[in-house]
Amino acid sequence: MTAPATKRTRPIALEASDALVLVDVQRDFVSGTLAVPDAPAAVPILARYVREFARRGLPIIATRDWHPSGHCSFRDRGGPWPPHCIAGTPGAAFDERLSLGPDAIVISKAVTEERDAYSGFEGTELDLRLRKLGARRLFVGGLATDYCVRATVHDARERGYEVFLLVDGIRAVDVKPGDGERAIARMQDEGAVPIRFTDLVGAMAEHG
Ligand code: VGL
Ligand code: ZN
Repeated sequence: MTAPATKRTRPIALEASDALVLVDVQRDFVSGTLAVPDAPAAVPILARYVREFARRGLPIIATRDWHPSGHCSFRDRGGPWPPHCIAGTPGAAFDERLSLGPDAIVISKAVTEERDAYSGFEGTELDLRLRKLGARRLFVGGLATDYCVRATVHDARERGYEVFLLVDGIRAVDVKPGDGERAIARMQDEGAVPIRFTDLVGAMAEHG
């Protein structure tokens, strides 16, 4: 017998208070200096969510790592990571296959040398922007499951948002094997509900 990868959820009908939150879907994480394993496969799936939210006129928020060139998280500064997502460089750009429109709200984080921020809420106006939009339910996907997705979901739950975790649109760094799976389990413990694109009611049939 085969167990489903995630618990089956009821179909989800999108509502006016829903928002899509894409975490750090940037070239350096997809296939650049800090490439997350299998991330290229997640991008077309996230693009489906983008089209679905855009089609319904629902808000699309994209967070991005936007580091100065001497950021404290970089190895040459004693941090854990290779240089990545340096503000204004091609590697910091969103993956163009997302087809983010001009209406997408961009939230930059970890923009100063001495501070890192995994959560899209940390040191940003994300919460304020969401409240102004009247958003109550967040559909969160992106990179990486075990770092910025996990931290963003944690902070969203702490701030009282309902969270649907887009399990088909996340990928993990897995510095230690199983980090991604453990992160998903923790997010579920915090109340995030795992869903897939096909759980959305009336989601457009796909043409690529
Ligand atoms: C991230 C490592 C370093 C992420 C950001 O977006 O998950 N991971 N900076
Ligand atoms: Zn970073």
